[in-house]
Order: sequence, then C-alpha cells, then structure tokens
Amino acid sequence: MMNRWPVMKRLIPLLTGLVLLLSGCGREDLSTLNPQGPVAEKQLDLMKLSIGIMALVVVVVFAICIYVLIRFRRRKGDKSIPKQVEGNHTLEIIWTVIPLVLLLILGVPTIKDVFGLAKDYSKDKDAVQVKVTAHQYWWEFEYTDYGITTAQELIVPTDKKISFELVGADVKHSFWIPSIGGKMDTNPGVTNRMYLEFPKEGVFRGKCAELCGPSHALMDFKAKAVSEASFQRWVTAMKAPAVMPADKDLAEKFTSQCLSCHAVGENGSNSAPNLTGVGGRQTIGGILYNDAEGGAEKNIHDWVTDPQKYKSGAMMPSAEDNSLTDADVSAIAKYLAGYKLDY
Ligand code: HEC
Ligand SMILES: [Cu+2]
Repeated sequence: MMNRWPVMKRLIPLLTGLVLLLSGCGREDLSTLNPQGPVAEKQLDLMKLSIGIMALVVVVVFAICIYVLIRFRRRKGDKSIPKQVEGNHTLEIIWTVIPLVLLLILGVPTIKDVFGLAKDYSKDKDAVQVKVTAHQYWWEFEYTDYGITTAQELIVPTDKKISFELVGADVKHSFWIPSIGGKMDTNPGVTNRMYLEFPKEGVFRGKCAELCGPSHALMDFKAKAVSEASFQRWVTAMKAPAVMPADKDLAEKFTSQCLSCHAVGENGSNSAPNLTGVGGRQTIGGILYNDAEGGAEKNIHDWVTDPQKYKSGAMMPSAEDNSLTDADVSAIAKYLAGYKLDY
C-alpha cells in the first residue's frame, strides 16, 4: 500500500493557514452563522433548512445506490437478465411524490420568510427611517425624520425597526451587516428598501458587498445599537451648534480646506463624510481603529496627511494638495479627535 503520510504532512500547514485566515477576518464578527438579530436569524434558519433537506437527499440516495451496487451485482456464472421495472406505476409515484413533499417543506417557509423580510416599513411611524447612500468608498446615513446626517457609523436604537432606503451615489454597492441581516444593493438612480432590527446593544461590522473599485475591500462601516434614551441624546447632540476650532486662523483653514466637502453641525457640505463628533467614532475611514496606539488623533493626522495611502482612490486630497503644513494637520487632528458627542 502506498504511504500517503508525506503528502498529508505537507497539507497540514496549508490547512492550518486556511483555518487561521478564514477565522481571522477582523474583530467584529463578519459571520452570518452567528446572528445577532431576528432578520439574520430567519435567514440562517432558511439556510439550515435547505442544507438539511439537501444533505438528507444526498445521504439517502447514496445509501440506496451503494446498497444496490453491492446487493444486486452480477455474480460469477450468472447470465440472467434482471427483472425490468420500466414504467412501474408504484415506483414512478414514489419518486415523484417524495421530491414534491421535500420541495413543499422547503418552499413554504422560504416564501413566507422572503416576503416577510421584504416588508416595507417606510410609512411606519414607529420605525426609524434611514436613507443610506453608498459612495466610493464611504457610507452616508441620513435620518430623514430628524434632519440629521452622519457617516461611517450608523447609530440605531434597539427595539425599533430600522427602515432603510438604499441608493448609490456613483456605482453599484451593496449594504451588508452580516450578523444583523442583509444584503441589499445600493444602485445609482434606483431606491431599494429593506428593514433590520438590532435587539442587542453593541457594535456590528458592515461591509460593501459589491465590487465597486480599488478600495472596495476597505469600504467598511459600523452599526452601533444603543438604548432608545441614548439614541435620543445622540440626535440632540447631532443637532447642537457646530463646535469649530477655537483658534481663529485654524477655523478659517478648516472652513476653506475641509468644509468645502465635509460638514460639522450646520456648517459645510455633505459631499464627504459628515464629521460631527468624528473623534468619538470607532474608526477613521472605516478601517483605522481608534483604540490603537495614538487614538483618533494619530489616525486623523495620518489620514489627512495622505488618504491615498490607506484607501487608494479615496476622493479626498492629501495635505500637500491642500498646501497644509504638518503643524496645520496636527492642529486639525487634535481639534477633530476632541470633537466627541455625549450620548
Ligand atoms: C474634495 C473633498 C474633500 C476635501 C477638501 C477634504 N475631504 Fe476629507 N474626506 C473626503 C472623502 C470623499 C472622504 C471619504 C473617503 C473614503 O473613506 O473613501 C473623506 C474622509 C475624511 C475623514 C474620515 C471620516 C470618517 O469618519 O471616517 C476625515 C477625518 C477627513 N476626511 C478629514 C478631512 C480634513 C481635516 C480635511 C481638510 C484638511 C478634509 N478632510 C478635506 C473628501 C474631502
Ligand atoms: Cu462599494
């Protein structure tokens, strides 16, 4: 017998590497197999049901097949022709009815849940309405009932349905929070709708799930679920007057160089991520984590100095393009890192 061990031995590091690679996909869970809300739970249940039925069919068919191969194989000296069962009514009925029953078991809950999850809560007074606009390579969240806009971090109350209106600003993207549910395309010029629920407080990682350009893989966002009271405090804080840099020169530079695209409070434009309270976000650019050494201040400094270094194709000029000195960038980073909302 051939010794297979040397081949296996070489495969072990590869398999170990693959396991590590697949399990090491970031800190917040990106798995649909660990649902944190009813939408993701229903979607997972459907996956389990269909995989279960398919596995059952495979096991039964293979078992019968193997049994028949062994039990009815041609024995030595046997020249007889087996009994012909072509057109046998009993058999025809059995193998038509079994798949029909299986399809019904699979189809009824699938249709019920698919239509249930497509329910439109856009007119529901009790639901929070959020308009999501996907941009290369960032996410804009507009709370239409409150008149506020934020970016990169979606703040939602637990125990309320969140009704999303989804569009794309440039190319096609896809809105996906794996542990909460999804996903749904965001298309330019077309509005898609879906709803999600976030029963547990916490931070959940979201992703763009449609290849949209060189930094597609970096188009992350966070969904942060907080209590209803905390959500209301956040809304109030978002509506408070903008906090501008205390230094007058710096405020001028910030206004002319940054608020042409960005906004803080009532100042500026929303053609780039709204920066109100940016210092309190978990990340800068969706990917630079603020709990790392140096915190938000270092991340903002590094990002503003050269956004392309972190996201190639990001639609933001570097400090050099803006003729900002490193001292300017440091001062702006200090100001923005300190801009946090209490909620
Ligand atoms: C031409 C428009 C434009 C200008 C001018 C601009 N930005 Fe940006 N900025 C963007 C865009 C677009 C993004 C999102 C990039 C991405 O993530 O793909 C961004 C992202 C950011 C972020 C990350 C926000 C977050 O929550 O992750 C910060 C911080 C930032 N900009 C600061 C600044 C500062 C400070 C200035 C002025 C020195 C500035 N920007 C000037 C377009 C601009
Ligand atoms: Cu995208």
